[in-house]
Amino acid sequence: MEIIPYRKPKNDKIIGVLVIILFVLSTGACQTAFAENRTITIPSGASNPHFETEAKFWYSPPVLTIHKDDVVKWLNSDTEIHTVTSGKGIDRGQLAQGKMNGTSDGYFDSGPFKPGQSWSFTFDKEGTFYYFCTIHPWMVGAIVVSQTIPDYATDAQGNKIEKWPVVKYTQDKQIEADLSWEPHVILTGEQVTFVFNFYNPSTSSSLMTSTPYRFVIIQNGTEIFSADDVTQYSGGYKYFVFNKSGPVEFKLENIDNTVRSVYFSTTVFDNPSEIKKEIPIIQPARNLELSQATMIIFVGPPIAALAFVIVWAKWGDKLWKKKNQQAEKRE
Ligand SMILES: [Cu+2]
Repeated sequence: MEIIPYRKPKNDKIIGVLVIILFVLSTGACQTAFAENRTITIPSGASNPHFETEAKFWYSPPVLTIHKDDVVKWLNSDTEIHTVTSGKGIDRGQLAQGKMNGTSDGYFDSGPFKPGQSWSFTFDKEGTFYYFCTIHPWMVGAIVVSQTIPDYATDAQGNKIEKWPVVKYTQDKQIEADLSWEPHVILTGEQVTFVFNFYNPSTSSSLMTSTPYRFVIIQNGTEIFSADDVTQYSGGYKYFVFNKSGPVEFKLENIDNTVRSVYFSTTVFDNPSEIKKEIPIIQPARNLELSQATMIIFVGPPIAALAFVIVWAKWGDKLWKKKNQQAEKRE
């Protein structure tokens, strides 16, 4: 008999690299929980509502996404007095009609502040907040205060889920169900994969049979998914995409066609990239794209018509003559 000498598995290095990659990925996905200071500049020329202003935006950046308790400072780098007032300013259409008043909603108001001065506000609630300048109401901007998304999953009560998979037992303790979901922190619009396995707790062995079960998802008290299935080997998996944020429950019920069930819970968060998509585009101070579009709409058709007339005058005339000549020949 041949004796196989022990060799250190070569996989060690690969596993090491994988662990490092996973670590980098997981820390990269984390969001800082500390309050930040952010600055918005009111650029030179912002008070000019016309396209030829040197300012690219009235408030720069025009849409700023922050977290709750972040401090935003507006710095007046223009040569005129401005305000930062929450509410709705006016758009170019209203400006053209001579409307010169925005509508403040009372959440925040800097009052007038001079060139070189700044004004700060701490955002203590989540949501999207529009603002404008009461002196120049076409100056508009928006602050998006996104939810602080933890870098760990919690149950619906907000307790951190420390161990994966989450282990639950049926009421009669006859079946152990291990469930995990990936990603652990669930965001709206992102696919979640649920993986689960059934075990016999007394023997710690898998239930290697085709066990019937029903997988149910309940969100905000409403059943949003239900599927009857049978385990393959000892478990199964399901994919799901949540459209709404809020607490959710996952139930594995009717296990083995009995009343046995287990339930798990967590919280779904609003996807920051989806929130951003909902914000209407804040018009830039200088809108070259718009003026180019205007060129195409208003200047394009007359040029096309003129070109047609020229072509017709040149070729149409020749065609006409040719036709006449042919007619003459026939005569
Ligand atoms: Cu202003």
